[in-house]
Amino acid sequence: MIDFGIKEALQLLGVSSINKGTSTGTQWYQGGSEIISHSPVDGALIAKVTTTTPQEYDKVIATAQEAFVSWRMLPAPKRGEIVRQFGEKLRKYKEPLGKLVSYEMGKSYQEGLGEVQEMIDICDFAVGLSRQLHGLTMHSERPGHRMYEQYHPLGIVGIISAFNFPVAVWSWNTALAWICGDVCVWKPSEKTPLCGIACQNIIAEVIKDNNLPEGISCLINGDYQVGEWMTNDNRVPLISATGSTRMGKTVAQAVAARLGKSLLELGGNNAIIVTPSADIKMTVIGAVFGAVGTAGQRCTSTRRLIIHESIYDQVKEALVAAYGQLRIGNPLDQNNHVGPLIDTAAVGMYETALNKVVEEGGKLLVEGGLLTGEGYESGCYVKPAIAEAENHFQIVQHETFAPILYLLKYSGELENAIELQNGVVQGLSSAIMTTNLREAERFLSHGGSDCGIANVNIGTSGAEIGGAFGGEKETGGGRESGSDAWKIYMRRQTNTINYTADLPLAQGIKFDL
Ligand code: UN1
Repeated sequence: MIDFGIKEALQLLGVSSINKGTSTGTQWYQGGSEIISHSPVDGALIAKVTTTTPQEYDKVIATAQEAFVSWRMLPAPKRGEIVRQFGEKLRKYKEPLGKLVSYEMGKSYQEGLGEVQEMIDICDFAVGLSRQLHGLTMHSERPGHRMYEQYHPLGIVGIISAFNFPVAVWSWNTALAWICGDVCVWKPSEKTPLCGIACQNIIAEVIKDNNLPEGISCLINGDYQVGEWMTNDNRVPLISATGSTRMGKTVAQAVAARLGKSLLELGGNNAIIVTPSADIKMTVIGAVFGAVGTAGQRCTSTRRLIIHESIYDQVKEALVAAYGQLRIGNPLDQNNHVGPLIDTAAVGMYETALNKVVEEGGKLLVEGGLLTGEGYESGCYVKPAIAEAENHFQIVQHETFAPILYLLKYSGELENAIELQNGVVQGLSSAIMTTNLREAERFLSHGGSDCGIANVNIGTSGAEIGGAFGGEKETGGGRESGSDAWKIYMRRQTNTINYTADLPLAQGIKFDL
């Protein structure tokens, strides 16, 4: 195999063959059993990571609590300075980290670099924000009184992240949580534990350089049970969880049972509506990248195209031709467009979905299938597929994390397409391809898309850091990254100050002694 510099990347990132998987800042703990990380790229065993024991978990939480006591007292812009330094380190490690993401997770190297770029972007955003954590002031009904609100740090933020964005999602949470004065405990996906080790090593340099308290950034590893320790733990006021809707429902219930806060980023079932006035060339590029980018494993991946009948055949033919051009193979080789799925279990789900769509009456326009032979030894490479289907099919209603695109036809008015677009349980991302202003505005209006993200003339994936990221319905309702997403990482306090010598009561109540 061509040497893509993986060994050097692992070395630069401080990942060895057996890694301790539990850390409080710069301290690492022994751990229990091991998680083995295999690359979906070539099937090779990359390295091992030890899991967190219950005793270690308690130590982690106690250390994080202790760090919070001093970290929250540092002025927010000073915390921003720490995040600025973290962003600088990420610039330094961008290439090895992008490479590790690509090798451990399987997305293209370009997308691996893009993920690290998102980390850098959120750091920049958070640095500015550290001087902008503002509340409102209100006029009091009482004379000589002042009323305002402020946002205070919350405490420990527990982060549970998924394999598909193995580094960026952590940073969207941590960069904001840190400037807000919180400390973080991260449980990365068991499928990408080495990305977690690498990130913790990078932030540990910043912690060390600045003599910060241990516990600002903690790492734990293990299966869902380790996640459950956090979701059930009163010492963790906010749980931010990214993953399947099934996982999200379990997390939400556990956190709600103790009246904690949760931030949920769950499944999507994202559609692009293609209207008669759409720019077809743009549509095809947007749809193909949306459907096959990250091998269809983004929560914002394009799953459904809702195409007007008048241009249906034209779009269909252009898509089939474009799929014929796709090069599938090693994602570190920049000539390839599509890499592997995360593991063979994901391949199984992809195959089941293809069988189901046919069983339910769909028709495959681009047949999928598992690739075998040279270069495909890991057993995780599949061909992106296109199926003609109907929105009510069970399989179309379901989010399959794989490169399968469903073509749906609509006739008549845009309303019919919007009804199909909204006619799923998920509500993350959506898009319309149109050159008609009325259609675009109708789609964005309160009678239009019901998703957290609604785009015009771009695809469903590739959201920027500056906007709030998240979705409605079974996507979980959480918002991360830009806009005012920072507010969930803080607690709000309303303050009323009396600067007179009298004590008038609100609502005009008289109470004289
Ligand atoms: C995800 O798939 O979990 O919009 C997040 C995008 C990325 C985020 C995807 N910025 O594609």
